[in-house]
Amino acid sequence: MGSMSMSTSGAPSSSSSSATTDLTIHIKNYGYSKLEVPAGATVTVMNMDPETHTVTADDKSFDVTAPGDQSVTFTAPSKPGTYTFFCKYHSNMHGTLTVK
Ligand SMILES: [Cu+2]
Repeated sequence: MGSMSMSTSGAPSSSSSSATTDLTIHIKNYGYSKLEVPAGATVTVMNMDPETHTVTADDKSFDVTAPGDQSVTFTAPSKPGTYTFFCKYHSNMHGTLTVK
């Protein structure tokens, strides 16, 4: 709809040196890897456990289910911040997604 894109074209020139393009949250042994992504990015969830897990934001900004040994994707929130999330099936599983 709107033309809200007023960012300058080209590569972002923030001071961070090694920009990674691997936007993947790995799930292994009932734990999440930490990830920092650009706002609105497509994030891959790679579940390396045989068990189904979910990536469910505490504030419901995102909510995906990753069946065992499968990868799914979701869209990161458009608002920068630190998003905590959990697994619906294993209440002891918690992770953090940083959006910048
Ligand atoms: Cu789980």
